Amino acid sequence: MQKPINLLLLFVSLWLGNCFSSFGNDGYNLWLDYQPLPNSTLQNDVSELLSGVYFFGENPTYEVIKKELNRAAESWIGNTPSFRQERLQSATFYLGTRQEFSQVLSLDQQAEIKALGEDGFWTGPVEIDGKSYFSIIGNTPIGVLYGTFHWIKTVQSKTFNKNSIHSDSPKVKVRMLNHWDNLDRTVERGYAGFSIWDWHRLPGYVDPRYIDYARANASIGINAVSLTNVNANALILTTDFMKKVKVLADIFRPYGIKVFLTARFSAPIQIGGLETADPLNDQVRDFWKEKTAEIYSYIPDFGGFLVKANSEGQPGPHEYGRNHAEGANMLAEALAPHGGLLIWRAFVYSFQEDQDRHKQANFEFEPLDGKFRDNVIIQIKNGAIDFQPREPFHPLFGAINQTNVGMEFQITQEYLGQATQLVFLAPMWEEVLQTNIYRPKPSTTVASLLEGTETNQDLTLMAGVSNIGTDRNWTGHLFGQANWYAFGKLAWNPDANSADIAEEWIKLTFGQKPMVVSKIEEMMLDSHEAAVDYMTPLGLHHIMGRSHHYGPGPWVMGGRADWTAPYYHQADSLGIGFDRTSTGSDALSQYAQEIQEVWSNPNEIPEKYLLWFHHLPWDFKLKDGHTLWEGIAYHYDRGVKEVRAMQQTWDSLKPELDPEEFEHVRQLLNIQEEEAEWWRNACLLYFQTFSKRPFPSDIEQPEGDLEYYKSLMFPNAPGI
Ligand code: BDP
Repeated sequence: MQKPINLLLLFVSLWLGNCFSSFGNDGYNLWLDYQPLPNSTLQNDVSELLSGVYFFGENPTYEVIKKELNRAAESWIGNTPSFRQERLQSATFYLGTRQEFSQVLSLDQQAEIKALGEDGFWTGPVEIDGKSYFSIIGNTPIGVLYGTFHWIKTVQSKTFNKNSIHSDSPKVKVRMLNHWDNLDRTVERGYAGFSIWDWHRLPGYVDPRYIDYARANASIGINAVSLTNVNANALILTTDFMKKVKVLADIFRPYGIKVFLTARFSAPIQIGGLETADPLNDQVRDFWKEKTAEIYSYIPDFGGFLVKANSEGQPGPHEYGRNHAEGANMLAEALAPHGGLLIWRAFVYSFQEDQDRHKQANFEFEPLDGKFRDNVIIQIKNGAIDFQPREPFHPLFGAINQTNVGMEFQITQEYLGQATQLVFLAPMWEEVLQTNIYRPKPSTTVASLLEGTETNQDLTLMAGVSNIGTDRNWTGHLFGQANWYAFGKLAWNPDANSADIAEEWIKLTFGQKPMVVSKIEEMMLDSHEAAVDYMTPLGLHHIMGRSHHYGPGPWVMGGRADWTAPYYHQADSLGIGFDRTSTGSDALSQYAQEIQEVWSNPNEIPEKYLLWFHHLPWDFKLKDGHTLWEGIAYHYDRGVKEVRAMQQTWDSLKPELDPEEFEHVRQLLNIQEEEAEWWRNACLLYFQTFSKRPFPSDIEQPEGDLEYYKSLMFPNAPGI
């Protein structure tokens, strides 16, 4: 008698599902939100392909591919694919590795695919038993998975053509998310709820979200995740936690994702019962060797450790008079026999050092170039200060060339509007990646350096600090998904173009209508410059609220100098800006000569970096003829207007968009407008106390009282 009840339940839940879906899309499905295909050649082609799917081999990754094809087919054509057990059972669609395909590929075809490397893939027609069949071929099963996600994307964006050939391969080897997630599920600089890692209920309870997380990452080529905060808790390295981490590693493995952990340098003391963590001490070295071996006994393909040492109060080798290479190499040595990597962050600056913080990483790492083991990668933030709304590239890129280097971007918007603002970060990342850095070769860009070809670096890395949390839509702001997506795309290909990435994401998220796509694309591509305008124009930096970094705080004083705002803007009655030329901190000397020549001249440096490197009088003439003071005011004013333009564009799209998504973004854009006005008013009123000049009459005059803005407190701001 179970059946009728089940059927009834099924109908009720289908009916409820329909009702709820008319309320709208909550964003959970990300860019993998497969929609029914309209009656068309595409629908016919897809139906035909899925009517006979044959895998040349068997392995866990093919099982996840099958699940993905099931999911896609059910949404696209309301039918599940038919999987063939035998090649000759009239299959229509073939998948497998190059080796599995070898009997049907020519030698030339095999060579072409082999050249795509481990994670590369090839899609197109292959002649099998005298007929041409659409096929997806990788060098490894993971390559087949990447090829499948590519194929799915072509169907979703309605560009699939069964006769055309496409191949692709990543230019960076380790494409990694860094979660700054704590073991109690709070997330440092997280604005999308709590950590998705439910440590307390692991290993017994496996949240289905872990699988959706893995699918999403694999679909954009991400192949590594560090699960825990860089401000690390040694407990993650205990046996209890290892059992929990193992569950995640097992889930991620068929998706091609390796797990890394953050290692607290003082762990030998905290969990090893030792009195020291000196990297040259034999007991300490043994502790790490044993600990590492234990991890590998649970997770045979464990990726390795990510370490923040001697930075912002974190323990490190300096406590024992040892340098970063000695610290890193000790851990790298423990990992090496297992094939693990040691990722050591270059974000180091000390409490004792009174040098410009900008210079400290180069001071520490340049003398150590060439002294790190082969399995060490130095992970360098995009800029030398700290993920500011705009930073010139970090001068460590190109300065060390005998050591593996990797990029660290921040996807979570700590300094860029957190989860209340729409700021598409790809243009900012592209700007850094495409900068010509002149070292080691005159044509070197940050991107080409990261790809490793110029320095023969095989072990290449791009990491992004995750913006993912338990919010139903994963990222807090729907458009935060675009930043996760864009990060994956740029990690795969650092030369990718942000406009192309935006367009692709929009089509997968909001559909194909050209007018919708072009309007949203314009909003996204303008959004970063808008944020820079209303937050930190013309090279201003680090003038946000203390500690939570939410909103403006150019007046923030007290505590260590380089955590205050005046340290960075240096505003006084004569002018504003941080002199980093030879008359100031001379941080500019850490860049290549070609760069120094241009940037040391305030009339030649790109104005976007002006006050980053120069302290200039309020009446300094900008390229457009305005004074510096007027220019600052115009930028702040323009930023607010740009947000209003975004609001108008969004409102105009209402009839075209899902109601829930529309309303979510509409409300957040309202907040963004208020926050942009707040930034403009607070910063201009504050800087005016130094410039003593009127605001240009043709801007919207800043409202309110500076004391009011200074008095605002946000004790419950997220992310701390
Ligand atoms: C800063 C964050 C801080 C991080 C630090 C880091 O404010 O929470 O711990 O970077 O990267 O951006 O280590």
